[in-house]
Amino acid sequence: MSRLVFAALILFSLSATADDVLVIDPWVAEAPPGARVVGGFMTLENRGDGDRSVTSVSSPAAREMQMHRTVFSEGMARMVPQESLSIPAHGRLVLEPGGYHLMLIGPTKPLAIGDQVPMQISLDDGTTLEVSAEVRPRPMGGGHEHHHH
Ligand SMILES: [Cu+2]
Repeated sequence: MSRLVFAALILFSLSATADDVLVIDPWVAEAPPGARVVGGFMTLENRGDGDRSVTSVSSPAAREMQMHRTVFSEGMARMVPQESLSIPAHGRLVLEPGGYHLMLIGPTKPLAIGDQVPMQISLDDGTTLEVSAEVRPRPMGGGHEHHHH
């Protein structure tokens, strides 16, 4: 069974009310011991007629989770915290390295490739999506350089 199908099945089985928004292919970058932040990525598909937004995210695998957007200016990548993330009606929000993404701050333990990371994604309609994200190798570049002072 593909990861995509598996993620979709989890959603269908858990949520009768949040059926308008699907989480596709969620993953988290590996966190070696001592890592302070790691990125979380996925595609959110809104099959409903109303615009939705992500209002908060959390995970037991991190002290805190934030929503970020990586912005490039003057050759530098910079991450800007976002209050919410929009998922337009009949549209998609792609969370990917170098763009919008989730940030796990202060991993509570190292995350090895292949581990599963549970996370909760809350939407503005009051529903919460339960997601299990697979740990994969860190993306090239990463876009998180500014955290290393
Ligand atoms: Cu970030």
